[in-house]
Formats: sequence, C-alpha cells, structure tokens
Amino acid sequence: MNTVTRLGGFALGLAAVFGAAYGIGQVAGPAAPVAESSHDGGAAHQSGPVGHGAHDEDADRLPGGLLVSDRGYTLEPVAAPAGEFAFRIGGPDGRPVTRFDVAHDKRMHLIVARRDLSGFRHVHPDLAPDGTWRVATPLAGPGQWRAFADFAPTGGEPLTLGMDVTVPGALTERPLPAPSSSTTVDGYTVTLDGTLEPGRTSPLTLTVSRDGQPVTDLEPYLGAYGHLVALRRGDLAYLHVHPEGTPGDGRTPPGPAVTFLAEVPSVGSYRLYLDFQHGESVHTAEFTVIAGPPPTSAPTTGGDPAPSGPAPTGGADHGTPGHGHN
Ligand SMILES: [Cu+2]
Repeated sequence: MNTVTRLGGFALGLAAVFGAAYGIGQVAGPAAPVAESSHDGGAAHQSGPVGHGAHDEDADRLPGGLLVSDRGYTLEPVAAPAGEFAFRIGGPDGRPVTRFDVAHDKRMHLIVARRDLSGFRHVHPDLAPDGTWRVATPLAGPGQWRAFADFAPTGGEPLTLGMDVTVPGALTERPLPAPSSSTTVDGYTVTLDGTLEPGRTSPLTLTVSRDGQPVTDLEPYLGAYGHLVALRRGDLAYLHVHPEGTPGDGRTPPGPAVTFLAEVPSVGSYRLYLDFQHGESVHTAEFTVIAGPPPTSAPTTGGDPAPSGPAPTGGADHGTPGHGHN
C-alpha cells in the first residue's frame, strides 16, 4: 500500500495540531467558527526538503509523536523488570529531566498503541528523583507498539515524543475496524457526530448513553469531561485534544455530549480514542474516521496527494492540501 508514502510526504505541508475546543452546543451549525490557529505561525510557511527535519521550524510543522527526539529532549527507554514499563526524558544538557509542569492534572501522560492501532492505553507513570518514569506496563501482549510521552518540561514547550517498543510473541495483525459513527464500551454507547477535514477545524461531538438513556453525570477526568487522542494510520502521528469547557465552569454540562474542535494534518484513516469517566471508572471508546479531501480541493489533484516530483525549495503550497511536499 502507498499509504505511508502518501501521508509521510503530505504531513510536512500542513499544520499539525488539533485546534482548541469550543463549548458544547455549537455543533448544530454547519458553519462552525474556524479557529485562527489553523497554522502555527510563520514557520509553517517555509518549505524545505525532508532532510531539514532536524530544524525546529520544520519540526513545528509535524504532528506530535513522530519524533523520538525534538527540541533537545529525547525519549529514552529504561530497562525494567517484567510487568513494568520505564523510560526517561533526556534534556538539552544530556541529563535526565527531573522537573515537569503539570498539564491536565499530570506531569506525564503515557499513551501506547500497537502499530495496527489496537491496544490503546493511556496511563500516568510515577517519577523517581533520578528522572526515571515507571508504571505497570500498559503493553498488553505481543506486538509492535508505539509509546508516546506527552509532557511539558519545566521551562520548555509541551512535547509529545514517540518510540517503538517490541513485545515479542506471536503477532496477530488486526485489521483496522471499519468507520462507524457508533461504538460500545463497557456497556456504554458512544456516538460520533462530525467529520474530519484536513487543514480545517472540525467540530466533533461525542455523546454517551447507557441502556438507551443519555449519561448526564459524566465525571471529571484529568480536569475535563473527555480526552480525545487520534492516531493516524500508517505512521501513528499523534493528536490530542481536550474539550474547551471545564467541569464546574457553570456552562459545561457533564454530558451526554462532549464537543471537540479537531484539525487533522492530512487525508487518511484515523483511529479516535475517547477517554471518559463514569461510575468512577475510565472508559475508552474507539472510532475509525476517514479524513477525506476538502470539498473545495482543486480538481487537478485527482484526489491523490502523493508527491510526483521534486518540489520547489521555496514558496510552499501549504494552502493547497492537494499538493505534497518533498
Ligand atoms: Cu494522561
């Protein structure tokens, strides 16, 4: 399949972040406001060959989780006893980082998923004084796993670094589940309204019910009523959004709907993982969503964004999602 090639070349040309989320109740309107953050500033308007990935300005344009080392920080595996997962963040001075800011109630968010997008887990390791993070291993069985460390080093910018981890054993490649607007988990039914459009901020509303009744008493989890992670099929580019509304702010109901404003960097298949808390347990609802080309896409692309030849080294065509970059 050419999915990896297509997505890899394409990612460089587009903004790579999910936008901030707005409150509940705006999803009914098809003309939802588009956040001004669709591009992350001047750096996104520069172009260069892929080999320039080491430059910060180029890394700024990548989705999270694709790099094991970025802006001086490096995700480093640490040998651990069976049943434990351990790692460090190496800092710009080469030493393990020991000071992290709290973001979404935690100093470290560790997300893992297999390369086939199965086995998603989101856990919170404990920090030892020497900078080693440890947690009961979230790697549930054999496979090629991707581990994402989502954190903010004190004095630095928030980062998501990713590394591959192999758990030996008989591998069973699981096909990506078909796209669906409804799924069940732990007795809950979760429906998804909204579409993903590359380079555009799209409202996504997830609605939770149980036994046919809307769930209106979702519990805050990590300071929100829902946490949404999306992983892109092919390279596991990592996107993380939170709903804008904060529990207790007087305008954010505790369900049944939680709305996110999401922006994906490219066409392709994405697996969405919604963490929500109810009944004092955290549940994860999963969806496959296809992000297609925007309806206004130029007809000359033929729907295939694959790079077809050397790209100019200047004058990026970032505003035209149908064009790839080399
Ligand atoms: Cu977390």
